Amino acid sequence: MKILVTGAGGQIGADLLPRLVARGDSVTVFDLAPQPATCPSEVRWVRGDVTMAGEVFDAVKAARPDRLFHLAAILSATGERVPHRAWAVNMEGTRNVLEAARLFDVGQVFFTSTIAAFGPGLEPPVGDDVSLRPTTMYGLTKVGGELLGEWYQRTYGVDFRGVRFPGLISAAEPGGGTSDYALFMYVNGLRDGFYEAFVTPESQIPFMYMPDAVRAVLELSDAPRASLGRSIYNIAAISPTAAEIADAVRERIPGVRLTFRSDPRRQAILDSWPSVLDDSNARKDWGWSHEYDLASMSDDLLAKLREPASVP
Ligand code: VAH
Repeated sequence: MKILVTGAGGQIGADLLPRLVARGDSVTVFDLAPQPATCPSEVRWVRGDVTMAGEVFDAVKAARPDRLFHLAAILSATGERVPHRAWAVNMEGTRNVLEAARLFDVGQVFFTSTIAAFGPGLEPPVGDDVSLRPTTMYGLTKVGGELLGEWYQRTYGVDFRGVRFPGLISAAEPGGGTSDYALFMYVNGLRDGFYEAFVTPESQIPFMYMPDAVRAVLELSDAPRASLGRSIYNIAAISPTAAEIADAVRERIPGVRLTFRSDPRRQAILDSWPSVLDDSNARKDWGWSHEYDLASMSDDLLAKLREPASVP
């Protein structure tokens, strides 16, 4: 199958691209960033900007993908720093991608939404169909992307589907998110022997280990459209507090020093998100089920990070 992936130079792409190549897909990437050395050599890497409609159209016209995975985005912390850029990339970028899909008959557009689509005050576990009142530029543009995709589906028949990801934990460098403290406890803890998290120990949001996240993308993408009762699905795995993550790291890295100093800006973003998600629609419609809990994720991730070439 021919797949085009926007923004694949980020944290998700690092794990998604090798999986696509391994299953025999013909993969093209569209990203502003240059091709990283770790990217499989089979991938065709096109450099371009999702905010420039012409560049997106040219890339989609040349690649003629069966499916387009739209990962390009400015995340929550960076989005508050450069809100105009976040609007351009997340809103106009998404519109350009959907418009290209319509013009060049792309079979499916897969959208990566987020728990940041939710705002404060929702009673956990938070389901799919609640009032979406995010307080960040990132969150509001992701809600806009969800709604725009559904509009393209209704109006032009574009097969639009996607997930609301929790914070994602993996060995790859994240790009300006608020959930990054969890990953840094492992990566910096191992590399430097210490890390000061920018949140309180009690902070709690949903998280997911990247192998589960990549599997969710592939499973929802492969699901028959007729089995889907909706386009965008909550998916959940674990909801540890920052203190529980720190304990899991301390148990596995003897002597590591993990401390907490809450940064008001990022803490406010974090506190506006749900602590626990209800993902029963995903479980019912396409059989979603997470595999990794906090312990098995910690074991697997640290084993990967301990392989000599992995620590960034
Ligand atoms: C962020 N990692 O922190 C992203 C995510 C759960 C939020 O979408 O901005």
